Amino acid sequence: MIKLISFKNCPFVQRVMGALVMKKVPFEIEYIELNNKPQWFLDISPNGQVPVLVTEDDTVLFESDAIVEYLDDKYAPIEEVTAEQKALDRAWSYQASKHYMPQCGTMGSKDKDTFDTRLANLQKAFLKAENKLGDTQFFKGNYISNVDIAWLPLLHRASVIKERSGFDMLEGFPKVQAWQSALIKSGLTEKTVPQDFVEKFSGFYLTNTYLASLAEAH
Ligand SMILES: N[C@@H](CCC(=O)N[C@@H](CS)C(=O)NCC(=O)O)C(=O)O
Repeated sequence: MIKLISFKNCPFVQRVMGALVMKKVPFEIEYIELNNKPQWFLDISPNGQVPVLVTEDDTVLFESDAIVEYLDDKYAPIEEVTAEQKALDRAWSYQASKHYMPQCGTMGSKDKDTFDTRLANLQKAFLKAENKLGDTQFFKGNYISNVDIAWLPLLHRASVIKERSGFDMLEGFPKVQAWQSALIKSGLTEKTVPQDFVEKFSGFYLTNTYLASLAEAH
């Protein structure tokens, strides 16, 4: 069976899990701690990062973009699209994944000025999506596509922060907010994180940060 090596708070892992879940590909998952990477992980991982996916023939894959593309090549893609549409889908997915770390940095900001500066940068991504979204439930229609899966970690994390601190990173982006609600309602958010995700995630980003001070007052 496919094995996914993961870290509980990792957005890149959540995207890969989204692809696996949507394709109904069975997999097992092993979580590691990144501040104490086990030697067996360092031995197999070329860049020392998660996600790592060990295929059924024991090939070790790394880099989430490559893994998601592999899953499309190996298993049935969610939808058949033209080469042009595939390029567009990848480009819109990249608009999300390149903001995973900036979102982590924003949430981890220690003071309001740093938070505001980082948030303004992050919100440029949400504005791009807002301008592109139509009136459908999801990015490309009333079904979950690869683009939705790529945006899932950003939108899911924004929802946990809102719930816990009252702060909405998506304020002013009504279409993105509706898209976020549709993704949560679909159940994909829960299926792509560990059971203790909210606890682990909040423990990290809502402790000793600017957002923590908002959460205390919430
Ligand atoms: N470009 C990589 C980024 C993955 C990444 O940054 N993973 C983080 C966790 S979210 C990691 O493993 N960090 C540990 C490290 O860099 O040593 C991908 O798309 O898979």
